[in-house]
Amino acid sequence: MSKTVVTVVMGSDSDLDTMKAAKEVLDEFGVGSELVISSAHRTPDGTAKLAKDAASRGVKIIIAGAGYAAHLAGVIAAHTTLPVIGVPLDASSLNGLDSLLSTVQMPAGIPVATMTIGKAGAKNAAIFALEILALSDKRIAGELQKYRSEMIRKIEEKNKKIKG
Ligand code: RP5
Repeated sequence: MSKTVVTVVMGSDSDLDTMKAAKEVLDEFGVGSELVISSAHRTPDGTAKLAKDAASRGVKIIIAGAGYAAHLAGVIAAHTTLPVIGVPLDASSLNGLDSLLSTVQMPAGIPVATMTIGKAGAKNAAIFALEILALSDKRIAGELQKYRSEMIRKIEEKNKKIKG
C-alpha cells in the first residue's frame, strides 16, 4: 500500500458519497490518500490533532469537505501550515451557499483554497492537490498532461458524434 500523501477529511459520514470522489481521483493517479471523518464542531479536539499530526505523518496536503457552517477546512488550516483545500458541500436547505461562504471567507494569514460546491469540488480538490504535488514530482506532472489530453480527445470525439 502506498503511503498517505493526501488526507481527505469530511465532517460527517453523510459527506462520504461526495468526498470519496476526491479519493477516487487520487487513486487513479497512484497517489496514496486516506478518508477520515472528523468534525470541527462535534470532535474539535480530534480535528485539531489530525491537523497538527499530519505533517509528521508524511501528509503533504489536506482536503476538507463539510456542509452547513463549514468551519472544518478553516480550523484545520489554523493548526497546520500544510496546504488545505476546502470543498463546500450541499447539505442544508441553503444548498451549499452557507458552506461555500464559511469555507472561502478566511481571514488574512490562514488561507483555504476553496473549490466548487459538491462532487465537482471534491474532484477538483484532488486535481488541485495533484497539481501541487506535480511541482516536485515529474511522474504526476506527466500524468496530469495525459489527463488533459484525454479530456480534449473525449470532447473531440463528442463533437464528431454530434456532427454525424
Ligand atoms: C456538517 O454537517 C457535515 O460536514 C455534514 O455535511 C453536515 C451534516 O452532518 P450530519 O448531521 O449528516 O452528520 O458538519
